[in-house]
Amino acid sequence: MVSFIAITALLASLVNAAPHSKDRTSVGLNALAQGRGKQWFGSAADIPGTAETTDTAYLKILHHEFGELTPANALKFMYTEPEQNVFNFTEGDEFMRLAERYQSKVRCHNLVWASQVSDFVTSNTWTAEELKAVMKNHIFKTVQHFGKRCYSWDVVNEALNSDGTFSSSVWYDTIGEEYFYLAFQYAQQALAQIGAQNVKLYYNDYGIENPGTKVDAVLGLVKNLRKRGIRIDGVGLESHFIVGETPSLTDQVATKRAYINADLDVVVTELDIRFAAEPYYSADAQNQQAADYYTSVESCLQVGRRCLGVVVWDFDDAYSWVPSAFAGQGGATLFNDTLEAKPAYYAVSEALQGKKCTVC
Ligand code: 9MR
Repeated sequence: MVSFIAITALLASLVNAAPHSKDRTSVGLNALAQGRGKQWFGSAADIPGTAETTDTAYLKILHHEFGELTPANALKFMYTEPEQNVFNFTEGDEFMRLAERYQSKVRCHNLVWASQVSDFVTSNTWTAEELKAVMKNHIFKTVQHFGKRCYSWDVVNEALNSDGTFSSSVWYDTIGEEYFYLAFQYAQQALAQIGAQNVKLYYNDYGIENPGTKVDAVLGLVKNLRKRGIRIDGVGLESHFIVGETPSLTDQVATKRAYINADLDVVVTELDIRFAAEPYYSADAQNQQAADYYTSVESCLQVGRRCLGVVVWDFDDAYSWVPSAFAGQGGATLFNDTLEAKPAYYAVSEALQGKKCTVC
């Protein structure tokens, strides 16, 4: 009798716990995206050497939901070449091992950027020729070490101001515009030398998700590369947006189409949608954020296969870079800081299933 009651109670609790519309899908976002012809739904992860590295609850979601991993820091110049011609790939290799264990693709990030460059680069006075040699050595050694483990490289990162002119960096200030073309040329040569020419070459930037001057400038640089016989395969649209100010579906679709029409692949590489101010977790705030995520993912679905997929710049509010960069801002990701899926997560899931948004 007791066991009958116990079984009845157990069955009742199972019915109550049965999946409802707000349960996370059993297959995860990556499988849903692949079901729609995308290559992945991915996430950045700041691993190794951080709290994430040993956070088993975090890692479980990372593994289950995402099929691409971008190292948030491990492959950047200051970590891979801390002193001139002294390379340290320990952290990068550890990241790659995690990605291999999870059978995730990796977008390698990044080779040439104004930020997170080693002191030896920024504190020396170089001639243009000397700095070109430094850049070439860095690109060759790094690209050849990781080889085909990278799906792609962000060869140059964030080179432009919002008006489309080159922004100041040790690279631009010393070498001039030519640095941009040389970086791609060196990456292409380095890969060819090891038979890894399938590794894709990308330009990655923010503020290029909306039609305008900066997008035109990127398309101009792509033309210039190709005129020189240098390969570029795709453009990474970082997509760091603000809730309520996210570019419209029409604008996001039009911009992605402009790149695709220029024979480029497109990836949403760093999606997050932050609140400019509290409250982050009120119902209205969450619904608006869900709508903005839905729009951003939907734009990649609407333009077809050459938008390869979406990558979020980490997936939970606890590990998001936003609060440390923008005082008073946050709540930017798909999961809250105790790893519960937010309406934004369900909006993404619904977009990937071709459903209307019920949480927007
Ligand atoms: O997520 C990265 C954070 O941990 C670093 O402190 C920061 C340093 O600038 O870089 C963050 O990643 C950036 C990425 O490399 C390029 N696009 C903007 C990202 C957020 O700042």
